[in-house]
Amino acid sequence: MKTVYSPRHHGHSGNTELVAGAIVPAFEMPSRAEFVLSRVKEVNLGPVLEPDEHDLSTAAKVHDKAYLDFLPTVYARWKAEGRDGTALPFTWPTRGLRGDKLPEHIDGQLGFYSFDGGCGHVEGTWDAIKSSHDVALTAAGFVHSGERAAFALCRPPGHHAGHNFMAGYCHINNAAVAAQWFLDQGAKRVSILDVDYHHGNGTQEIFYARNDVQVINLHADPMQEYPYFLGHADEKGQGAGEGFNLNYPMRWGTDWETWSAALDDGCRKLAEYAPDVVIVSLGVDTYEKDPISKFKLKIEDFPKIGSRIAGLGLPTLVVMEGGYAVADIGTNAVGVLTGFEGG
Ligand code: SS9
Ligand code: ZN
Repeated sequence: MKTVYSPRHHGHSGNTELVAGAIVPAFEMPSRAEFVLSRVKEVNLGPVLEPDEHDLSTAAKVHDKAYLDFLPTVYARWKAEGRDGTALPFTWPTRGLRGDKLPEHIDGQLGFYSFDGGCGHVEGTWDAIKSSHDVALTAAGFVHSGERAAFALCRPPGHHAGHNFMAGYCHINNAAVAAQWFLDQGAKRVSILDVDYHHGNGTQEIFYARNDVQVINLHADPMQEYPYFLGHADEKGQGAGEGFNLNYPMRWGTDWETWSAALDDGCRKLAEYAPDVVIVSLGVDTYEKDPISKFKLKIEDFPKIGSRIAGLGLPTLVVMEGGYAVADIGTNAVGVLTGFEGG
């Protein structure tokens, strides 16, 4: 399987986030992608290629144009205020406030376009975001031209980013952009299977009223876990999209037995939909040693995920999302891919 990777992700480094009342180094750090890349090479998964440049015209179909225009401006405007360090918001337009009026000041705009304090920008952040987007589209191109599967080693990740906001380390929703691109190439139906520990709220929101993209999410129960405000089992889609969104929230402590039963059920629903292509939002933060998560999957479980997905027999684009037990993230992410190839 081909891997697409860009060293430009390194531009997004040294940034901080707000966790448990403290500003700390972001858990989403450059070494994540490097551990995955080393493991790809170690197991000889296949060629590692750099992405082609893609314009943002497909992204503009799943994201708000003004939001996409805002992202590249963030850090220059932060510095223009005489600041350095990480650009982060500290106010958000919650209930009862104006969500329709974009403030002029960078602090107001950061709040307007964010969901949380986890999407800090530094000097090279936009370039990394853009490279991650290009990685996803380049890998999608390989699947479109007939490869059985391809791996988009995206960093930063994407599944929390909604049509006009960043969230949970995510700015552009790479999987959503790829799904839209497949449709634009003539696919009639695309399924996104999100196995990250956290609910892919952004992906759900983007496609919630659509029936051309089926969104299936396996994740920690939002009653207990981030992103808290989306990801319940009763969220099934709306309008034309009704029945095309599927959530499997699971309690803290969930192990392989429970988790894999949800995967099986999701895969059955996916097969019934009979998409032209599957996009896997691959987070490996379901791992028992993940520092920010509370599921109990073990190293030997990850290849079984890949093999179950391969059993669908569909063209598959795997897009990297979360996973924070840095030393083992390579083993687990690539475990899914070798499991796929062996299945
Ligand atoms: C760490 C803060 C959690 C959000 C996590 C987003 C994960 C993206 N306790 N912040 S896959
Ligand atoms: Zn996650």
